[in-house]
Amino acid sequence: MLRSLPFFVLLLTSAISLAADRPNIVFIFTDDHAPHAIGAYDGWLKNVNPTPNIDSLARQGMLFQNSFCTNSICGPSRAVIQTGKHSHINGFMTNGNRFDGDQQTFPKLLRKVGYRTAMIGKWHLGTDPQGFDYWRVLPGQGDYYNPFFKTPQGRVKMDGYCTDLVTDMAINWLKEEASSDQPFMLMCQHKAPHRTWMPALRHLHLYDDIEIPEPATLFDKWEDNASPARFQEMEIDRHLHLVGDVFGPQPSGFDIMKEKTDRSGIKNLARMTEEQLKAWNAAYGPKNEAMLKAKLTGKDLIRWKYQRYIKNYLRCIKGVDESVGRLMTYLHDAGLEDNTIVIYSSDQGFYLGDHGWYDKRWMYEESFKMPLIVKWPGVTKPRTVNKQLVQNLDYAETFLDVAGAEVPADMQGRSLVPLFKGETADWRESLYYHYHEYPSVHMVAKHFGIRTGRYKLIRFYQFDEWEFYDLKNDPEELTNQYSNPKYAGVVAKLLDDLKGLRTQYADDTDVSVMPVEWQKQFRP
Ligand code: SGN
Ligand code: CA
Repeated sequence: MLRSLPFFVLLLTSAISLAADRPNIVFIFTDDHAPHAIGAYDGWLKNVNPTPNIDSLARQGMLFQNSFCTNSICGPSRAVIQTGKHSHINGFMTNGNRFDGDQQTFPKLLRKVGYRTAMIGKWHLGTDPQGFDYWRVLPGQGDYYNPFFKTPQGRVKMDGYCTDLVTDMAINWLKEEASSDQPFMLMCQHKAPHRTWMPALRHLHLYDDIEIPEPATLFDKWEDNASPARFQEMEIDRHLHLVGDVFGPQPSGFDIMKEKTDRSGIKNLARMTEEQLKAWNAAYGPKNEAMLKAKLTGKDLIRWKYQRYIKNYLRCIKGVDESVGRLMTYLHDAGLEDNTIVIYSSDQGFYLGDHGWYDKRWMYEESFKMPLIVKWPGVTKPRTVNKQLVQNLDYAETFLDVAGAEVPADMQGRSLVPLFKGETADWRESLYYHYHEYPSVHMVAKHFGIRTGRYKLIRFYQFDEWEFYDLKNDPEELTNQYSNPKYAGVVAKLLDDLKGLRTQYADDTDVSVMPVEWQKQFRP
């Protein structure tokens, strides 16, 4: 026993030195940040450009143009990232579920190979985080102002603006880790820019003097879609509440409690200090008065709501972008920059007035896409754009691969490390998607589908309907070509491939058509 000691010591020291060489991982993750609200993605909002710091990450690393989620909703996206498994396998299929934290997750596996791990900010998985040396998370959706955080020791209320508090805690944790020999993995996860969009006080006047461009599809009437698009509840026109969502003027005698809205905006205002509320009212009051005087109706009113919505959304993003800047400055100043891989992503995309909507959930491009920007000094070449089809399903595998850990065979995605190195051979040619929450808030029917580099096929199985789009000729998905004989061959091939993906990912969840009588109750 004694004689084997030197060998053991040797092994231990080499393990430690290996650990010291392995890259740290900083994962910055937001809620509902659509790629087209990032300057570097070059979308229709690029001239407003709220994201100079995120853009700088992209310039120093790799931007993924075809990055997608598997199920466009918060908790499910996060559970996929934790496990590297589709929703129907990890068990977290809708926001109402509770995550089984006893299952295998990538942070637990990173710890096993010597990483220190932390999770700070929005978690939204119901049960307490597991696999972290440190965690401090928002309960549920969390609040923008003076939020509570859950910790292993109980709840604490913190004074300030959520994005700033999460950033402060992330930087503090990094400082405490500075003396450790072990590499670290930090998940810094913001609530912003989630509904109800509440910017920091310092950003309340940002964009006051400009009109934000409108999306080309702001007045889409979904004429060519399958029926679910016409029966959703996420329109800026009919479902975005003038007071509850965008803090518009309250007519005299107005009672929010009698309104059909989630009311979370009003609840958030009640959390503010007197001083905060004063600054808030000073910013919105005069604009609201002007709006009342204008007596807007019809399209003008929709346009006004859109402007208020998008400005608040982009103001929240400004806060996130500043957080990215602060984290990058810290990594630089602490001498950690060269050995740290930084990833920016968000749980899914979002409608920024596109198709007349806010929210997410659909397999249409705006909500199916996720931003993904990766800066890994010495590995990702500066200013590169990757066009392969990647998904949040690949993140767990990627983080393990970065750390030199083994990727378990039961994970369903693929490490992106070869793509980081510029190796694109033998990559996947299609992606699988499945959204499971209906009936539910925003009333988006359940659907699954396949997307290739050029085409997309979607099945709304409850209502027995299909959509097919040629993204090359119709990037905004305005013309459903499912029944066009010209595409019959392509559709047949996709139907076959879709079946193959459902088998490959072992999705045997119930996808039956609703009895016609039930369907009718959702078609008033
Ligand atoms: C809340 C929001 C919805 C949103 C869901 C899910 N309403 O219910 O608009 O779709 O969360 O969002 S709110 O007025 O209360 O904000 S998710 O990001 O958690 O999936
Ligand atoms: Ca989300």
